[in-house]
Amino acid sequence: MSGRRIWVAGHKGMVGSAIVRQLEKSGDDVLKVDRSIVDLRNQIAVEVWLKQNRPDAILFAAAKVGGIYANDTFPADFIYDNLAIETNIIHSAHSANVDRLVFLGSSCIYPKFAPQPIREEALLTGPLEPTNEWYAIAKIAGIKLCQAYRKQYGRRFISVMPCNLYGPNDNFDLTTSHVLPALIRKFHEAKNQKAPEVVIWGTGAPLREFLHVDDLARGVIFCLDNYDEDTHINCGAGSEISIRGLAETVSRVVGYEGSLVFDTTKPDGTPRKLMDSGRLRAMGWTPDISLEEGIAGAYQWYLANVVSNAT
Ligand code: GFB
Repeated sequence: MSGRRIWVAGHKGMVGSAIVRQLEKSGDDVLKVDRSIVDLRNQIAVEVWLKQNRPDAILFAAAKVGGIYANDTFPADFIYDNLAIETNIIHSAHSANVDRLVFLGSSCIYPKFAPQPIREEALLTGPLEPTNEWYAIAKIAGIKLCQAYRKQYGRRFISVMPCNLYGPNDNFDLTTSHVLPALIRKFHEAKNQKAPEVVIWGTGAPLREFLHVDDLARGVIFCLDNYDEDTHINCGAGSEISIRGLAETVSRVVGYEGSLVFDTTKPDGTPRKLMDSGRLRAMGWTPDISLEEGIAGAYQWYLANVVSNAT
């Protein structure tokens, strides 16, 4: 279906920009609004903008996100910003009579020791991973907001849970980024400086599931078109890799020949969070981009957009 007016909230971020690239191929009319015009934490600003623009649907990619260090260090920012953005957009969507909304969560909403692969039903069955519980609580609240507006008002609001993501427009700042962009940067700089070793945080043992953001964007639009249920739905790659294995892969892609050192004073975070995405796969979505191919593309993006701008 095309010709819809769809607001991509958070269109400049890694996820939002991937969704915009995907939607622009389909003939949908993509609405965007910059932070300088509407601060999504400002209830009145969001409500006024939505009532003036009344999209047919909202793809909710706006969030305060970051890696393990940022989550653990700035808990107030992660819980406040995300709760504010969620309550403002979801409530205002209802007030402005927007019937369709796709909220995006994260695999870190599940209990730290959830049975693997994690099924949707595992939500709220055990304690969260402490390094990101603030963000996780806010994301769980987002899922519950969607369910509440469905239950009370019949709104067709749904939630999609991605695993760890990477791709173009990622954040390469070493203190706030996720592991994959951090490793691309660390190995690239070590190669150029001929450094003998690269420091990896933690033990290298945790397992993570990585999905290219373009595969997620297709999944989100697929859900907009095909999924309309109360339960949130997982959207993951279906395979996992250890942080050590990831570091070896990034090192190979970048062409770094030194050694890896593990800084065990840094947290590992959750040991494992592989999701069961069988529900979405059974409906017809599958990821297309292998991890090695995706990392090679992300490295090229980094060289063309971050390194070249810095020189
Ligand atoms: O990607 P990451 O920050 O997030 O870290 P999480 C994943 C693993 O990589 C952890 C290790 O075990 C880190 O200790 N790691 C190794 C590194 N070297 C580095 C490095 O240089 N930088 C970073 N950042 N990590 C986040 C959550 O958890 O994932 C969020 O905090 C969200 O809430 C997001 O869910 C997807 O997977 O641990």
